[in-house]
Amino acid sequence: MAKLIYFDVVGDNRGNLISLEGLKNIPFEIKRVYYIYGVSDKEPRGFHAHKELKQVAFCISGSCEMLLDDGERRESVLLNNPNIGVFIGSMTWREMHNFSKDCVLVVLASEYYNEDDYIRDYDIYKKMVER
Ligand code: T46
Repeated sequence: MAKLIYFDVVGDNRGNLISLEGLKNIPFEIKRVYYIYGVSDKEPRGFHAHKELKQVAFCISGSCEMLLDDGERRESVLLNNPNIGVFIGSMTWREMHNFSKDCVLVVLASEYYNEDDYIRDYDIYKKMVER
């Protein structure tokens, strides 16, 4: 269910470089980028779905678990490498757990921030995907 995207790494003796481009290795036009850091392993985040928003998330430092739920199945993926992203489609419930202290989670988003796009109640989400 979880769609992982393996980014090409351009590496040489100076280190590694990864390039992310909308509508190329990222399957939408990128309108917004945000990152989450200074996290606690005891404080999970997320617990919502989006009506329209599509995103790609990856850790450029440290790790976290991204739990995805499509209303029928739940799957958790470990994001622990800057070259592995996970695609999060619309109407997918997500939770982020088990952050490492050094975690920097970067998220590329298909839309500008819009609180009206969030579904923050799991029961409401379930009813919406059952239709
Ligand atoms: C998601 C997961 C992976 C803004 O003002 N602008 C923004 O672009 C975002 C993303 C958030 N905010 C504000 C809204 C809240 O007052 O920042 C605060 C924390 O947001 P939230 O509690 O939604 O954070 P997370 O980590 O639970 O969820 C975030 C994204 O909101 C969400 O879209 O998919 O990361």
